[in-house]
Amino acid sequence: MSHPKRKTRRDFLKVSVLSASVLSTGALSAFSSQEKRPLVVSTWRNTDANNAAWNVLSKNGRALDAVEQGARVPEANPKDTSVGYGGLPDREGLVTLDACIMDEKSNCGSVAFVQGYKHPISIARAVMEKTPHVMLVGKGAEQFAAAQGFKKEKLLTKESEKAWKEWLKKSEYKPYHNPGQHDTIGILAQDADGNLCGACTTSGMAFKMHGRVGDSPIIGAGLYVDGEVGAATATGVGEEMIRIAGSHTIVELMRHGRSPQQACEEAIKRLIEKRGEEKAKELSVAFLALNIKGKVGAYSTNDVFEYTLTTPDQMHSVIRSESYF
Ligand code: SD4
Repeated sequence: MSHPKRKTRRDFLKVSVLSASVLSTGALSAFSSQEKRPLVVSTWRNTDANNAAWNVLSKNGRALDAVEQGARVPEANPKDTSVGYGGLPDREGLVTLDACIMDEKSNCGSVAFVQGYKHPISIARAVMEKTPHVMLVGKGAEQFAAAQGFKKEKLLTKESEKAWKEWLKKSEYKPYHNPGQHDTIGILAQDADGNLCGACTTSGMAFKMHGRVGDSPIIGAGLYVDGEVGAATATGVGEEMIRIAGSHTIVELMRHGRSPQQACEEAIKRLIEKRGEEKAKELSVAFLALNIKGKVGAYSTNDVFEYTLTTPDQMHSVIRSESYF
């Protein structure tokens, strides 16, 4: 995609040198409200994903490429049982994947209920860039992926199959309380030019009903980006994020002046109000937000959520989020 206002590496270095000299004189005013760029933040302990994104951002690359490259890391990791290859299957033993991506100009692409392709995030990007549509699901998405040259692969690993067989013994269908069983990646980045982009990818809730789609591929629920305002992403029980259009809600709250932290807290509180505290205690839901000034916020229902932040000063720090309960 063309990018008319892209700065050259030399411009980037100039800005870096300028900011260093401004900092050294103590005259902070020009940068006081803007955190240093570029930066990337992702849900959970995703240091390898941030590293891949950072490889793009630190070379003055585009945030869109950074979030895609970041998301591809857990998608390819068989040990990550919530995303891509190695993801835990549905009740039928089938691995079905959901993903979406959104750029600073509100271009977006999404795929849901896709089987046999390791990198749904890249298929979602192809939907965004090569079709007049936003979302393709199931067989249609798979046909499109094949036509685009994506390679069909088996995604169920021996370990995930074993876990499914173990689950089958009781077949206890409890999609609401499995905080240990998820770490979907939502990844938000701001590049040196200030562009905000985001991506989200998952294999969904473990042992879900066949055909179930969560929040992660739904623009506005699992991810939302407004290039003028900020970006938000979510992880946890997707049904809850969809109910309050969580990521869009957070971006709208930021538009009306809330900080990313306040916006995430307000969205979680709204969700808890709707469910009642008793029920909400069982729901593991977390939001992560980034505003146009590079400020980050996070909040979750229960005390399990952490996120990974990478800035020029802070390489891949894993930070524990505050929570309601
Ligand atoms: C879903 N939100 O499909 C996803 C699950 C998740 O870490 O976040 N897992 O509902």
